[in-house]
Amino acid sequence: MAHQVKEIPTKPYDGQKPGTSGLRKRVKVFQQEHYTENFIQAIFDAVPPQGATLVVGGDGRFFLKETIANILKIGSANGVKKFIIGQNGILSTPAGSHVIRKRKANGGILLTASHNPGGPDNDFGIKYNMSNGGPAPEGVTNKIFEKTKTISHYKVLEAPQVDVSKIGSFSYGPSEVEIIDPVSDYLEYLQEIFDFPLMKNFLHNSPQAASFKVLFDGMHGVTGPYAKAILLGALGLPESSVQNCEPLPDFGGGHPDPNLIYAHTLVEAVESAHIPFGAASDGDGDRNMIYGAGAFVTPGDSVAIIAEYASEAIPYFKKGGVKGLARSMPTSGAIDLVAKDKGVECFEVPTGWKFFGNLMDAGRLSICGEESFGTGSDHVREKDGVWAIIAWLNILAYVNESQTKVQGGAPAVIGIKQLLEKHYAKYGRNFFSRYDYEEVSSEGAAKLVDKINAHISSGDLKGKKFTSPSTGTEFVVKEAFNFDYTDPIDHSVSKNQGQVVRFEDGSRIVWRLSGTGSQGATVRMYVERYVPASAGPAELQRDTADGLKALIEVALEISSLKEFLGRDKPTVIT
Ligand code: G16
Repeated sequence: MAHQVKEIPTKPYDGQKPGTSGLRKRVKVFQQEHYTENFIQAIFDAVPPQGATLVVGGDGRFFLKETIANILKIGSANGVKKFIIGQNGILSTPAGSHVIRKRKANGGILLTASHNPGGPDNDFGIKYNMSNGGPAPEGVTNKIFEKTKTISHYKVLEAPQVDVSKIGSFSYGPSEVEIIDPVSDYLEYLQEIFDFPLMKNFLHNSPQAASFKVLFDGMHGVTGPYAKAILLGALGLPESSVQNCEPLPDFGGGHPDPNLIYAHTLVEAVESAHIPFGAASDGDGDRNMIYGAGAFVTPGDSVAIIAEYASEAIPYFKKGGVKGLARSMPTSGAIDLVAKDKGVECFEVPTGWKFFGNLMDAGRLSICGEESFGTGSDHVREKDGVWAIIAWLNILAYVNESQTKVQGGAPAVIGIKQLLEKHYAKYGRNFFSRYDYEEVSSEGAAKLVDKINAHISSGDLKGKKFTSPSTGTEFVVKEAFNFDYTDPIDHSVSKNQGQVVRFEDGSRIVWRLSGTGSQGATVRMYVERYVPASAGPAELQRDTADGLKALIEVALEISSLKEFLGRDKPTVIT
């Protein structure tokens, strides 16, 4: 049967350049006539889909269904052979990556603005992933952007809208559509990766079981159904172990970003009930926060601790080993210390999960993380919030079980706090914090960048002493530079990935402009100070804000940040 394909004339829109992770804009921008269609056609112009299998899904946010309908119409007209779509359009970002890999698809389109708020007045996003399941590298996103600049028409299949609410297969014009359960492939995979019998035994039958409570917060993002299947289904935990687990198109009006500010409902519940294990994930399920009573785990510490125990506790790594470790440049160096101890390679890449993909594909990277609450491994090619949370549960079950074996009887429960303290006692502590100045003027942000660049090119900071007004602590600058990266596998170069000032005592400050905001500019300032294990428990267990106060004052002074951004305080501190 001949299928009607129509060419719709259109004109380019400015600014369709994918950022750190896809094109993210206000919903109202995507709703402009032909805007979304242009971008989808540009993807197919850059990566021709003739005969391809394409995975499609998203985090359930507002404007998802309309966009899926557009991808089907335009994709089919451009030659997509088969679409694999999560039921109701739902697929968490890591589950989408897994489906692409498992079903050997040629790529995928993930519809999410991640942790950004959703709803008609908030954000939407479109991201293209490659056949390895990972976000498209810059070479491909630049090509897509080039296509958006010259687009003159897009093709659509003339066919009625399809129903994506029922699992099954059907044909759509010349293409095939398969609607899949969004959770089952992923659940099955996690059951291969982690030691579920160990965790179940620990949670139900161990001497610590009665006092080890778990609380997961889905922040009304996509992970609710995944967490329920894993925590309640596979691990048999009570219903009270999950909250905010119904995905909503506007995330219940919240900001689905798992940090101390936006996941405060988790923090409050964990503290008031003294829950040893709390965790949250974001809108599309790739971020996570680990938080136990009295203990917030920085993302840098989280990935370091996973790397520390992985090859003893987690079957996937017991079997395959840990080949290498990595972090994004602004992330604390805690994982570097673990890599050194274990004698494995450690890579420092620019911000953006896409930079880990080549190293994983080359078999040189197993576990990695980013300060932006992203943690993951080479099991998929996206960061994976639920994976990180189950990794922590698996490790805690292992550590508690090992302690019971050694001590016998009913030893005290080792929760998140105790595991952190144990880690600091071995490796020392990387105090770390990030200050975000969201939606500031682009001109102010540019002036700040220019000022630091002027310091970098003149070299006038080297050897200069800065003194914190409140504590009197002195910091002497060792070096100042712009972070450039050459990919060790394909040798592609990414320049200007953040400005770094390093001090003689090993502390450092980093400034970067965010690549995921949808309005104005967002300036991120990262501060890190290392305290060796020999400093002793009192120093190691200091409050983060206290441990970093002096360095933050110096960071504000060097950058003249308040003056350029007109902000006295950051929008968010993590
Ligand atoms: C995305 C990327 C991450 C990156 C983060 C923050 O996360 O996948 O690799 O660290 O953005 O980027 P920026 O500092 O440029 O805003 P997500 O969870 O938003 O997809």
